Amino acid sequence: MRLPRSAFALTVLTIAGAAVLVGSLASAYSNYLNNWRTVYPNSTTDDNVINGTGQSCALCHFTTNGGKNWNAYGWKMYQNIQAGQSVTTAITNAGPLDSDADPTSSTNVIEIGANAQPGWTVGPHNTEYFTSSSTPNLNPPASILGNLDPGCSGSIVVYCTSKVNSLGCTPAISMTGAPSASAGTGCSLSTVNVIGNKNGLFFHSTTGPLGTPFHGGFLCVKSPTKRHAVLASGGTGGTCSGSFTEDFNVYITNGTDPALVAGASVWIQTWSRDPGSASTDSLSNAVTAVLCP
Ligand SMILES: [Ca+2]
Ligand SMILES: [Ca+2]
Ligand SMILES: [Ca+2]
Repeated sequence: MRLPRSAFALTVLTIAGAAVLVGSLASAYSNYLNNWRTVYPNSTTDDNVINGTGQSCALCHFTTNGGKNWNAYGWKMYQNIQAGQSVTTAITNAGPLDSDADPTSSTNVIEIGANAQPGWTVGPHNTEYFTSSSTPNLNPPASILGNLDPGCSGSIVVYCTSKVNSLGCTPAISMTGAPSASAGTGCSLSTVNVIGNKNGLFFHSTTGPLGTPFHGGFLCVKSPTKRHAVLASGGTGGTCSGSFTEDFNVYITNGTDPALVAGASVWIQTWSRDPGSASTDSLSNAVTAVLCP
């Protein structure tokens, strides 16, 4: 049986047309990604997406095969391209912005430089953009490798002012390692230059920093605060050889403060006994950080 000539021609035309369409879509996608890789040749941000989902489109899209549903970073790029910018210009112009509103307000360039995700942030704080609507409060894809945000271990900052104790010493707080909602260990809180053989404790807030005069020093964390377990400073009485140490990740895992979740900010200070002070107590400076997943 022979197909009528016109039907045969139509069939050939349809197959050819479909092939051209598939080809142009594929080249459009790789065009976006190749341009991005030319702008950011040293970043593994895109590779983390590939390894996590099998599709690098999730750098900018909610779905792994692309489409008209973007994260905040992809949406900005789409807007730039709609405004007439070339793909490369659209990518470059999105660099100085903080598209995903991550906990440390890192710009897209900083996120990409840290191999994090400029379009994804920790927790249900992601918005899915369609051409004429959007859906807020969504979680990021679960399978992306690496940190979604650059904050975490890079976010530790010491601030506020210690009260000089009755022996003339200045207690100093520090945090090393990465504060993590899930690691269970590996984040050391330490306060040195405290009076030996006295009790003290760390206390923290998840609502913000403070710098209010208090007991001859400063209260550096905003109420409400949570007190940690009482610690012994050790060292030698009558000297500043005492110190307090605690693994903050162990504290987090104990579940005493349900607000200590990935992406949360925390502000921590030390209180201790100082009978030689008019207030009979001592206050350190403070440290803040953003919790890693
Ligand atoms: Ca790369
Ligand atoms: Ca950001
Ligand atoms: Ca991010």
